[in-house]
Amino acid sequence: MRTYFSERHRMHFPQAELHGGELVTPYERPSRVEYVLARLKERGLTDIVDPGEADMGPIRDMSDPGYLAFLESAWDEWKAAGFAGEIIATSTPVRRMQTGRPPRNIDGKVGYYALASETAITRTTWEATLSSAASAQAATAHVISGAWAAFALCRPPGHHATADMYGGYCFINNAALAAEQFRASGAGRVAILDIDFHHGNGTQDIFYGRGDVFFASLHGAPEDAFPYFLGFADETGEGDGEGSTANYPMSPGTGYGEWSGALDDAISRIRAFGAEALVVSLGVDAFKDDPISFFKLDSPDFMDAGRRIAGLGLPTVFCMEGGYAIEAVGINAVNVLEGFEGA
Ligand code: SP5
Ligand code: ZN
Repeated sequence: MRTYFSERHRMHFPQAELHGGELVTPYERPSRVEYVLARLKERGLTDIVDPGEADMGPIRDMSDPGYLAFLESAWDEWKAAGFAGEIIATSTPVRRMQTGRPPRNIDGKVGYYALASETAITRTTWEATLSSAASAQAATAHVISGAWAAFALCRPPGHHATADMYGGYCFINNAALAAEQFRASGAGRVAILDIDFHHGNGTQDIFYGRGDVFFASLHGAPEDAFPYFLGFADETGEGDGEGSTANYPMSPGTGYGEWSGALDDAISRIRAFGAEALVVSLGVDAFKDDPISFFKLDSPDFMDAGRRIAGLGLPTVFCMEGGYAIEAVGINAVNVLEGFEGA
């Protein structure tokens, strides 16, 4: 399986994440993908290709224009306002406030377009974000042109990003881009399977009203886990999308027995949907030692999960999402790929 990967991911590395009232080194940091790269090489998966430039057309089609303009100019506006630090959101429109009127003031705009304030933006975040999207696009193009599967080693991740909000370490939704690309290439129905520990709120939001893209997510229950406000089992889609969303919220301490049962259910739903292509949001933060998560999967479980996903028999793009037990991220992510390939 080929990997698409851009060195430009390093251009996103904020100094700070707001975590438990402290500014800490972000959990989502460049060394995560270095461990994945090292593991790929160790396992002989050495077909690793730079994706080149992102194709802006599909990114514009998928995104709110004001949001993209914000991401492109946020740093310059922040500096022009006299702010010395990294961009961190402080004020967000919430219950009974105006949610449809982006402010002119940059501090207001940041809060308007943020869905969480742990994620900082730096001078070069946008460039890294586009390189991440480019990996998803190139991996999908590779599968469309006949490869059975491809791995987009995306960083920053994407599944929390909506068409008009960033947060949860995500800015542009790479998995959603991949799904749209499959659709544009002629796949009538596409599925996205999100196995990151966190609910893929951004992906769900983008496709919630659509019947052509099925979204399934296995995640920590919203009562207990970020992003807290979406991902309940009774969210099943709306309008044309009714029945095309499947959420599997699970409790603290969930192990592979229950998790793999949810995975099997999601897989059978995807099969019944009649998907012709699959995008996997490949987060490995369900791992037992993940520092910000609470599932109990062990490294061999990820290989078994890859094997089960392969049972769908679909052309597949894997997009890297989360996973913060840094040294195990490589083993766990590559285990999914090897389980898939070995099946
Ligand atoms: C892509 C991805 O995995 N994003 C995750 C973003 C999580 N950000 C905030 C997490 C808040 C976690 N609080 C955890 C307390 C652990 N003791
Ligand atoms: Zn996650």
